[in-house]
Amino acid sequence: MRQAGRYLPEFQEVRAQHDFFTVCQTPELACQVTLQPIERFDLDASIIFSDILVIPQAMGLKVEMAPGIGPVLPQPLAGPNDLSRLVQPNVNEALKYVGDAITLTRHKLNGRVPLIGFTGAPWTLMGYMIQGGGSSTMAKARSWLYKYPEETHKLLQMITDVIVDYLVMQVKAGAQLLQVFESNGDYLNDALFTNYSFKYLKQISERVRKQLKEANIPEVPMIAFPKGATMNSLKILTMDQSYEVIGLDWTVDPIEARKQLGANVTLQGNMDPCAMYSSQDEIVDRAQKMVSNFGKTRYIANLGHGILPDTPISSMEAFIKGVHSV
Ligand code: 1CP
Repeated sequence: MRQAGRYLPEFQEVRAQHDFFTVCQTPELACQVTLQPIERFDLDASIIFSDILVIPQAMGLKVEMAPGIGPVLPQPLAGPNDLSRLVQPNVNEALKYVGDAITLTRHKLNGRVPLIGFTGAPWTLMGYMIQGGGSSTMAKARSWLYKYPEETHKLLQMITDVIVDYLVMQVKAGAQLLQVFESNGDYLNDALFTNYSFKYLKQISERVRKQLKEANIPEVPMIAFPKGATMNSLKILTMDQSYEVIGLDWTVDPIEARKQLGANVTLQGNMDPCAMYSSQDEIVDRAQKMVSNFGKTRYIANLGHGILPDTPISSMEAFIKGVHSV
């Protein structure tokens, strides 16, 4: 989950010396910070250090990481005419640094835990490309869906094409699972989710699996994290079976999710990142309840969104202890 490293002093030390995207683009540094939580905690998987915004960057948009704010795109897409500013990159060149970081990290992990590769989903990336950063309403991006439906599909398709190559490259480089972050799922009702999110999530899964098959490379499980999706949208995605794993945000009730989504899908989630500020005993207790409520099979324990930067390290230890003690 986003910002896994932010609350760690050893991550802050690296960040004090290097700009965010320099860490992403330098395989030795990206590998180093990917391994930091693995070396400190008893975790069961690692996620490659990068960011979802490396795709808009590869497509020609400038992205900066503003301290205390997050990603900023100073020249966002103002309207459909701006699509001409985008390039369709050769992913194996433009994002080679991510593949190199993955390969190096797989070697350094030496089988200790699996390595997850990831990408932002098309609608989520489109949101950042139009808003110029995070937004509490996504109003500009959402207006596109009504004002420019045709151009929206054109943009989403352009992004999808990059994502497919990007994910295939990550598996070739050594990623053992792939997670697709639809973090802006909050802003879509069921009709918009179906037309502008699910359509492309499905296409991504199908094309990635097909390309891997053609290259004689074994498929890897895929996780979709449609943050804020309604239960109906979650059902649409689950029934389709394009993704082996559905990530749930912290607003979804575990028992209800199992009931509605069935026992045949793997669920991932979903402790509220803010619950990490309660006492250690309470965190252990909440983590145990979470695991019991989801059930111990077909389940990946996680937070329900990115960890907050000032989360106490002792909270993370309590969370892991709780999860492993069920
Ligand atoms: O957990 C990890 O450290 C692994 C690497 C990782 C991942 C998986 C980072 C590093 N970012 C992400 C994914 C990511 N990035 C998502 C999808 C997951 C989610 O919904 O949280 C999103 C939406 C982003 C965009 C992003 N990057 C934001 C959110 C901005 C907003 O308000 O919408 C922020 C704050 C970042 C910065 C970032 N990315 C990663 C780190 C460690 C940080 C902190 C910045 C820093 O160190 O300066």
